[in-house]
Amino acid sequence: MDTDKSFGVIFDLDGVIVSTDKYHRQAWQRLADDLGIPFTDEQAQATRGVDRMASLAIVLGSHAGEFTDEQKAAFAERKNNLYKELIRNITPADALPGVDTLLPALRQRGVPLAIGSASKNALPVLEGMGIAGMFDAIVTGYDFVHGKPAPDVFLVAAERLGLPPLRCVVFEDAAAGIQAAHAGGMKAVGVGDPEIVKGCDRFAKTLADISVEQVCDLFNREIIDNG
Ligand code: B16
Ligand code: MG
Repeated sequence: MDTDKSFGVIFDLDGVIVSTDKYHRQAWQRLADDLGIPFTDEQAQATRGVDRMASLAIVLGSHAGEFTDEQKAAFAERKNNLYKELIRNITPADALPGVDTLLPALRQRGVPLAIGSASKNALPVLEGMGIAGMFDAIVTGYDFVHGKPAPDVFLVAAERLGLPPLRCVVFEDAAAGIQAAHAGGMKAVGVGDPEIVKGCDRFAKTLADISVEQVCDLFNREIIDNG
């Protein structure tokens, strides 16, 4: 088997590996409906990759001042319970396109793989999908303090892979995640909607649209450029 441990790949979870983003959205929508406040497409997009309390602030918007901290903590817990209910039945069939080809191909080549997710529910989701064992490191919302767009989540992942940030590439579907990767000195492959991941180093609609060779090229090109 070829082995290539000269660079590592860090995957965001929601929106890249599995479409739990739609479940986050449904859960926030139900909370907003219960509170009688509007929840727009724009707000839903802005919660992508953003941690739970920061997402709540986006959902409450201009209504945030109407509630106490205790009420906000209770709202976040209510949303999380709704979300946990929605993800209970996740199976391998929920994997987004390309997960079943790109991940095994990278592993076959010996490339270290990590998850870098803002979600505190990342582990049960990966276990439900049956792919937790494919990663050398799984970094979740429990493992860092400052959420995306701060680079912390990906810096912890790089450290656990034993690689310098410059030798890591992040796959992300969220604007905050692309910013976080770049803030950490990593490359970023934008996944999903090109408008949202503007500024990424390479775009792929799904993981099925990028090959192992193209991932390697992100680093090979640098060697050529630097002589
Ligand atoms: P939780 P990612 C993020 O996951 C989601 O995109 C974001 O919508 C969510 O608010 C955040 O996790 C926190 O999730 O409430 O489960 O801890 O995209 O970074 O994998
Ligand atoms: Mg995401």
